[in-house]
Amino acid sequence: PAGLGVEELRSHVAGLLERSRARSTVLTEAVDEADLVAQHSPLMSPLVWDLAHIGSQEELWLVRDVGGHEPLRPEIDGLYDAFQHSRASRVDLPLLTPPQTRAYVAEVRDKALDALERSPLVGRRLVDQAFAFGMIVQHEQQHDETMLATHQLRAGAPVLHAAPPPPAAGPRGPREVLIPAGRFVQGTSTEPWALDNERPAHPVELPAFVIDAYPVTNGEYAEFIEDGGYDDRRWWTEAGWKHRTEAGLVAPQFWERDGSDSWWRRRFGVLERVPADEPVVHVCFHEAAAYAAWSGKRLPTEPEWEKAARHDPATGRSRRYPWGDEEPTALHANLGQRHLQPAAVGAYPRGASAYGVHQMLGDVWEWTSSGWEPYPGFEMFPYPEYSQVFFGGDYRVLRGGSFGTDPSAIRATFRNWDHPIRRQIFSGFRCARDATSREIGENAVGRR
Ligand code: AVJ
Ligand code: FE
Repeated sequence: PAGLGVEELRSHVAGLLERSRARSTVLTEAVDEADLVAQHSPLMSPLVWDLAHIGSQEELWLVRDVGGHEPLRPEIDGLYDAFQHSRASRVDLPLLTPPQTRAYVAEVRDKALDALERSPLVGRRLVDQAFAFGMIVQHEQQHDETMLATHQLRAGAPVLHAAPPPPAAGPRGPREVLIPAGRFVQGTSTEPWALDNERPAHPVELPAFVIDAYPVTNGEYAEFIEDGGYDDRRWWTEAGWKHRTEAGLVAPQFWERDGSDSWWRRRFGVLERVPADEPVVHVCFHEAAAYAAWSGKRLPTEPEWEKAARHDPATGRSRRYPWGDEEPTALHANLGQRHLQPAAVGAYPRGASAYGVHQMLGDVWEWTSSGWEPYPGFEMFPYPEYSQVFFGGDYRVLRGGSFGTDPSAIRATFRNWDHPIRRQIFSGFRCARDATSREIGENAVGRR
């Protein structure tokens, strides 16, 4: 939205609201009423809860706050407050029925569009009203990704359909990239719809490191399994080993093995052979860290990931996206549920970063080794329950978005977080390592 006049901004926002609602509609019309109210996993809400919660947040921020309306249905506020009810318990609440939910979100949307027409959008408040619209668009898209993960957990025949991702010629160029020592700017103070946790922009000094040019693939991950990686205590941290043992982990979620030794997976209701050249998905932080240790590497820290993704050594600037400042297109990254799986490595040469690191946005969320902490100078807005209340827990940061993340809800500064044992999200990883003194020396010579 940067650089748009107010009227252009208004129609841009209306378009984004329409697109997010179209996606919510696809995700909730694909299944019958019994499926909408069912608990497909104790880790997830019933789909009908997500839909009403989307409406409830939109009512709170756009209809009541921006529009100045009285509450439409004050008696349901508590039902759709994520902090009052755990995901596992939501199925037992007296929720709105699917038809009542559809009517509610439609009524909220009418009033939100009305508020959009009347709002000056920019200029009046500490946090511009335009931000409230951007936040709500992103919120709906985030819950759409969550609903997509619920679809993946649901049993039964396939109900979602999408074109296969583009084929790839395989990885080109080096498999690892050296990122020389130096300062870069992490976070942003200018991206209009960046959430509080992405701010402010601040300099970070990093020693030289090496990062994988591509996410770790299924084929590579299968080698870790074949080598007995899940049974070898050496590769796991204490917490990781405890979880691996208690949860009985033997492979990524949704993988199964037939009589032979090939791996199959269930993906949105389809049983298929695991494609070797796609980024591995549905691994938890502990599995990612164990693989990294087995391969003689480690996970990147969050600042390492961000520097490799957006620092441009030619200008010294940090980019909005790995490839530059232009908004993502289908040539840059696998985003927006355009495909229902990651694309093979090498599929998006146009999306590479200045350093030549590929597929940092889209395909799979990437685990980093960093915990969920505020940046120096963090200021909470507009509410503490988005980011602040989660700081300091056992969460690990994930970066880059997945095939299920909408472009409006991702950028190179975007920070996600989850518990280290979670893997129903579309999570994968790439590895990194410290640069050797030889690599550092060669690079210094090369630059003279
Ligand atoms: C940023 C993805 C961790 O889904 O829990 C949705 C986003 N916050 N509603 C989540 C969010 C409030 C959040 N994550
Ligand atoms: Fe929410």
